Amino acid sequence: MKKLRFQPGRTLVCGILNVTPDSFSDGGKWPSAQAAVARALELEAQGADLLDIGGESSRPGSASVALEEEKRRVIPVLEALAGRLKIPISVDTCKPELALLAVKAGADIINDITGFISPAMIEAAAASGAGAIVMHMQGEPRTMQAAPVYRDVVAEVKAFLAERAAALAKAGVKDIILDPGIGFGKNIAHNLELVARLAEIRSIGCPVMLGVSRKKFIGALAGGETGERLSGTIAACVAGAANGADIIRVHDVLECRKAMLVADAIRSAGKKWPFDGHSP
Ligand code: 8Y4
Repeated sequence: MKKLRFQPGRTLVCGILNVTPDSFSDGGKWPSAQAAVARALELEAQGADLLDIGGESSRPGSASVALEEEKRRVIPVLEALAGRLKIPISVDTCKPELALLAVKAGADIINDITGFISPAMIEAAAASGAGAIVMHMQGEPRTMQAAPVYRDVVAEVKAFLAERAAALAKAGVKDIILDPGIGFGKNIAHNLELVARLAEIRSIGCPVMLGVSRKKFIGALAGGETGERLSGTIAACVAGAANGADIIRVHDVLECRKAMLVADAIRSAGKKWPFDGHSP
């Protein structure tokens, strides 16, 4: 089982590997297993620290995919990648059967956008020895963007993630990563507040993943269709890293890796002794 290599002051980059024919971005670009393998190797060469492979499009408004179809999309890619990557792979699924098959085929981490609310998903992580990425979502993908309501979005997301992390830890899951689920049952103000107050999510004590890449709130603020949102994506990733994100989940690995090299170097320079240029 490959592990993520966290280092103090270094923001990790998770590259998105879509194997859905209908993905909102990069859709249908990598239809076959062979093309997905080539893309995975490219993302690793571009500096990805983790790859997230998903066969069920979870964009707002999308319908769910049958287990057999999800298997057909994901498992051959994992099998073809076995032994060819140095970095770990997470599998984006909320189906326990698929999660178990994926870990057998070489996945190291289970990324569940429903936050392991299903006991069978907790059991899949515990039994397989895989890590877990726990994401917060209000509602379900088909309807979640209708009119999301919170009293305090950060407090509610934090309470959910802390409770799920405790349940996973109790079941014996070791490597737990928390994710506020940007865009999943949240309006623009909710998304911005979650990035701005990410330190409160980080204070639970687990590493935090942030997924802002090409999302709708970036288009709403800066304009552009999904393929034209790189500048806004980088701005949100830099802000997220400054506020405690340990991993950013992105489509554009090369560009975001370079942005993190600069952002991380600046943050680390600000932390070096002597503080503020004065002697103690
Ligand atoms: C708006 C536009 C809203 C696109 C959602 C999307 C995340 C994730 C996705 C995330 C984790 C996407 C599978 C792709 N987003 N997993 N998955 N965190 N852990 N959807 O933010 O960008 S779906």
